[in-house]
Amino acid sequence: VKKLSTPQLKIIFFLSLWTQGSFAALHPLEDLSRAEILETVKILRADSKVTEDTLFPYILLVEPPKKEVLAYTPGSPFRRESLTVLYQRKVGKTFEAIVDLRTKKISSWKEIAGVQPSVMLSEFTDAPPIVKADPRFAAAMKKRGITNLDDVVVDIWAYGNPDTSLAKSARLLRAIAYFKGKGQNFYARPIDGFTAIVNMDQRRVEEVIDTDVLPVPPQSFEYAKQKKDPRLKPMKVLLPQGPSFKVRGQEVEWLNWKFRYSMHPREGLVLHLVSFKDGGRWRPVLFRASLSEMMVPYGHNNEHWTYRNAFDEGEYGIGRYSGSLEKGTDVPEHAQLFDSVFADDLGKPYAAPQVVALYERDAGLKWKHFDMYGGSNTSVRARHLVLGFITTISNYDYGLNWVFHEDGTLELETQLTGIMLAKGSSMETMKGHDHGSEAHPDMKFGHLVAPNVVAPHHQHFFNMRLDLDVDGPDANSVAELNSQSLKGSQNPAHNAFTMSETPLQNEKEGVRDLSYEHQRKWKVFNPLLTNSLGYHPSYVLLPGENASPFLLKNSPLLTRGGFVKSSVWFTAYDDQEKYAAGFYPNQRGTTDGLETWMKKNRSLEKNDVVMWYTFCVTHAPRPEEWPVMNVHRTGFKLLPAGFFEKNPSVEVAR
Ligand SMILES: [Cu+2]
Repeated sequence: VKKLSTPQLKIIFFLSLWTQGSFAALHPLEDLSRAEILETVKILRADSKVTEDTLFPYILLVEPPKKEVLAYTPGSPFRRESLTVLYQRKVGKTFEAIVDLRTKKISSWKEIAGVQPSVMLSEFTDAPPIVKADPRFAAAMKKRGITNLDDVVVDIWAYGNPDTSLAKSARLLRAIAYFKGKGQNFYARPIDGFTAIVNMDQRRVEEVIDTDVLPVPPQSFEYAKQKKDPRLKPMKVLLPQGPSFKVRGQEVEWLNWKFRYSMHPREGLVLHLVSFKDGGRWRPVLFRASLSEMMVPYGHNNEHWTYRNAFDEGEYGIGRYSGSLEKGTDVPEHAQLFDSVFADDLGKPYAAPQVVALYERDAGLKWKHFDMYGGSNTSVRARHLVLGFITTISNYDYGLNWVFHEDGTLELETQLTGIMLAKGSSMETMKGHDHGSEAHPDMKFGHLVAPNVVAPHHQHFFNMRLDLDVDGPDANSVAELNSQSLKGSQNPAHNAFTMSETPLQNEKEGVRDLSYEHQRKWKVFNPLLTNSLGYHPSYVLLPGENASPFLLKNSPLLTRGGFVKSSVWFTAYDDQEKYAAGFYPNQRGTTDGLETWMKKNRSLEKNDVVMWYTFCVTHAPRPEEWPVMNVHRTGFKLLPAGFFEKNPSVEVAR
């Protein structure tokens, strides 16, 4: 028998996969493939679960239970299931189906009563024509001197808090209008004082709220028109031998770090199985980390603004709204980009090219010491590994980067950019803003960024679900760290201060707020292990920019998005508890998520614990952020503390 060469064997292997119709997943956490999405819908159709008006808000991988993922070894069998959210439009019903992709059977089918799945991409194209076809829309535009409806862009919003019986029973969207004309940047020209409520089940406008006729801002601020600045000379980053990381499927290895990523239609980029190699041993740090929810409430009291409080993840879905990244601008020229596959609203798989970026970046000085007496200098340059993506939800663009540092620090960097949400206004100047009740009302709730353009105040809340597994999944505990000065005889010179550690023993104790006064931080540690210095290995949350919500206590938003009430929440691990405001916050008036789960008051001692961190950017707009907002970076760090016995990167030189 003639022996086949390796390339020939490879061809046969891939051909056999091809003829089977799928490249089988090689790891339990690998994203659903195109073939698996097709298979899911085929199985649902074969069982008559798909009606002609069915929409597919989500087709997701059901990640196997944590125990199974941790027990998995390459080559061993693992379960493969998908979760499909189906919406039957005409009857307004939502269903969840779990399909077992191994046995090719539906293993669970249930109706989820009283919920509205997130706003689907197709609704951004389906809703505007419904609005434009309504005579009340044309009449409202005419009142504002606009007769050519082709000049108008209709943008949609999630409905917000269900405040009427209709809003509790029908799938509704809000629609607002912008003047586009011949320009491109319609977000600069809001046609304010107008909101339409669209019934997406019945495909009709239910209500038009047409209050004040406000000037449409005259300028469109074409941000796309740029010219090269001749003073800027070329700058190149060279990697003559390629990157220092290795990628196998969705697994990445770089220096002492190893992790997996996935691209989740709802959460966007998810980090999995993060570990750090120490003395030849892979030490677990984190099982899963992702953005669990967002909330962006606007602070204007006008009725066209009080419903604007985007839950960008739960109401829309930041993974599916992510975009292809451009090398040299979105990410460095040398970035490696990875594709993803999502399902569209009809359940068809489609390629989402180049939505994930992986690259190393120069991170400035790592450390330095100049020996003052000996005169010698030792300094080392730092490098970071960045894994990121960018999502666009209407006017705003959000980037999220996981940044791996050489010393075991894991940083989350969010990037806020895009176009601020603008309100048309009769205001042309901020002069007189100190005139109290005589001042223009828009001055109280926002800032003028251009003539007739007011950008209302708002807050961007992010909640990150951080399932830390410090040196293992089962035995982690939580402590709060507070710094304070010592009292009385312990502090005769009035300079001494200490950092105390207070255990947080259960979920009720685990709901905590930041304190500037105490430089408060929190740590997750492994109490069963002690290093040579006597420390239990731990990771500490180092908060960055943050703020409390300016929502009044009885705001319905605190019912839907209770996660903004506190800076951190700690829960005992549960595979089903992933989203801080629950799976279905869209158009919901009840509480779900963190606030519900913490009532179980499970133990946080020697348990598998999850840290949920809420951080906030309070945005009082400036003219310098108009017409586009340069990236505002913020985030937090997870610092190893007693995880190592010395700086683990001190010996890594260039
Ligand atoms: Cu903002």
